[in-house]
Amino acid sequence: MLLEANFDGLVGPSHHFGGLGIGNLASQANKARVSNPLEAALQGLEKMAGLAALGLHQGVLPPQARPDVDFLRRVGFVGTDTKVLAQALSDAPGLLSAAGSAAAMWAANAATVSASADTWDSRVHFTPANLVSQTHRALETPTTAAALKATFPSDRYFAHHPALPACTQLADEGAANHTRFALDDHTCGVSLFVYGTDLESPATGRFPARQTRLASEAVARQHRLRTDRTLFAAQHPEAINAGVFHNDVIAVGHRDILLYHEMAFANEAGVVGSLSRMMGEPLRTIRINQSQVDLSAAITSYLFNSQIVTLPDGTVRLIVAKDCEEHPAVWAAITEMVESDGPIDGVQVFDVRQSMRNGGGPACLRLRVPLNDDERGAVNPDSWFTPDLHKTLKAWVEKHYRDRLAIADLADPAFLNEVRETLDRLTVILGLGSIYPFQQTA
Ligand code: SUG
Repeated sequence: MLLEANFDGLVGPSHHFGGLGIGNLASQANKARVSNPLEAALQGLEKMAGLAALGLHQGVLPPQARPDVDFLRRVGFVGTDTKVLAQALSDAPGLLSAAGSAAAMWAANAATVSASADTWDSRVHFTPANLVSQTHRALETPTTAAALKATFPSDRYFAHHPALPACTQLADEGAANHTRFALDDHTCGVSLFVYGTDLESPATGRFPARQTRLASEAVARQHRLRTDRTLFAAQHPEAINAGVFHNDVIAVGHRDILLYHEMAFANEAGVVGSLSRMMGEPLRTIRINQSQVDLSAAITSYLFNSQIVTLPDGTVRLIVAKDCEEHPAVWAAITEMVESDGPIDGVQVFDVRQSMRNGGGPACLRLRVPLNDDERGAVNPDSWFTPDLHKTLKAWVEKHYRDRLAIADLADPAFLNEVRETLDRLTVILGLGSIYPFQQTA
């Protein structure tokens, strides 16, 4: 049976508040605040444990090796690692922060994934995102590609494409702008790709759009998705201007359900109508309008960055950030959703506050990978989140992670060594092999 597995990004030891997210209000508001990587990683593990305890297939993707000293060398800093880090701190702290970013934790941006039921060769297809719109994120692609190959290693079941060429016209932010809909667990699904800008009518707003139509089309072509089951839709420009930097900040889909804000799409009726037509059945929609939850409340609470999951008993649950509880209008909308006759049967709250302060909610933290039984069996076994792995990772985090980190700490050479030792150990725990550049040159 084809079931959706969630692979969450494990928060890295260098989690900090760099103010680096373009069009991402939370990231900008929290710039230079002292972070707590230990708490961030534990919050992430609790979410994974919570979803696994619901009987869902939960996996884990590793963080990246940071600070990326090679990147700092490529932008002109020279000398020993210690010297490079110190110079970057004094001359270009923004670049040091980019080199130290733990942003790979938001695994929804790791790649676009297509189910084997949707692809020409019946394999699961992966295209890592090039993330070219932001320096700190563009650094992720090579290690992400290596991590995905190590997690989904079998050529027979998994096809790994290279990322799209790294240029603005092909800016790609992965699954945060892609949703697969399907009526049941067997048939070919429908793919919705949402883009922020189309080169034929470029978006010119307060914030640059991060995903281009050209990139979405290229990924769909690369995965050879059926054109009669693929829809490309423009994001509403006002939403981008209000701080909706990815579609998953304003809409979430699962199976035949779409939860969305009325300002999510430029052509709302067209999107809902086309998806229903492609599916052959009306989509079950939950539409939230401005008077229920305005764009600003949607963005601060991350209501639409919830996960919708089907439990083994067939009921559907909404997985939300704790911040939703604190927003009366948002909580009222959730309560109404659960109490009505609609598709959502229950809600579960997780505290992912450290991630939220950088604009990453529950759905940002996970990459969805639809897998059938054989494909699940072909996944690297140590990447599945079990109670034992939870225990091991919790002890590993508690032993190695700091409980406070400021940007200046990224220049501490002891920190660089600390991270390398920590991640070296992690690759053993997760059985991933040498995925990090520092392991290959050592
Ligand atoms: O790309 N934040 C990320 C958040 C990504 C959320 N992902 C999804 N919506 N799928 C971003 O803006 C902030 C890092 C900093 O400021 O230190 C950051 O990169």
